[in-house]
Amino acid sequence: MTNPVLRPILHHCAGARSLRCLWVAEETGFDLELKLWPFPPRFFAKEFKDINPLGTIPAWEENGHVLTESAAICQRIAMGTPLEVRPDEADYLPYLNWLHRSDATLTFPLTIMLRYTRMEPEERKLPQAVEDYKGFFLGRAKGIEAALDDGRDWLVADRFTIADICVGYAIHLARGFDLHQELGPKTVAWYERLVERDGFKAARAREKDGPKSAAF
Ligand SMILES: N[C@@H](CCC(=O)N[C@@H](CS)C(=O)NCC(=O)O)C(=O)O
Repeated sequence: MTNPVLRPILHHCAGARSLRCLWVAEETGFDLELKLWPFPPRFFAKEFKDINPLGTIPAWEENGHVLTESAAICQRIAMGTPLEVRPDEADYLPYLNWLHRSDATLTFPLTIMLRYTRMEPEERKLPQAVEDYKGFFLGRAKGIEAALDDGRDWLVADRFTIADICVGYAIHLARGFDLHQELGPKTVAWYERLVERDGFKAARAREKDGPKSAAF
């Protein structure tokens, strides 16, 4: 528990997973305070650990609590808006699964690639790990193509939700490795719909005021 705050604070690094949260805030008009940090803060801004002892981004401060999971923060921001799927809706269970899958299953292999291509010094780069985790990611991303079958525009509930934002961020990250060229056509078309949204563009514009990073 930290000091109570009235207006929630989102701690963000340009291009990092916290973009999910900023994007949801822009889509829903949520009033938050944005704090931009250099990436990775554990290296460039050690005082960030006073806010989030894990040293990871995002962090969300609200009412004396600190949340550190991007998908959970998206759920918090989307509460009471059409961007969440409610428990009484038919697609609630697949919605929950996509939210968790977005980070644990889809973003995780990409971060191994990120680390061993862009973040480690030359002598610690690991091409074998990069290749292996690329295979992991591409295999796992096939589920997105399947979910968009039968002419569906969005992953669940026949509307744009935070499941699209959370999973869409993983595809956004994959683009940085040119992996999107190896994704299915429905996945690519869905991603293009996502990045054309005003909310995505507004989030990208808002993060530009912060420090740039070599990672994203
Ligand atoms: N599961 C967490 C993961 C958070 C995380 O690992 N964030 C990355 C940024 S994308 C980070 O802070 N990495 C820097 C580090 O580990 O020092 C989430 O979804 O927010």
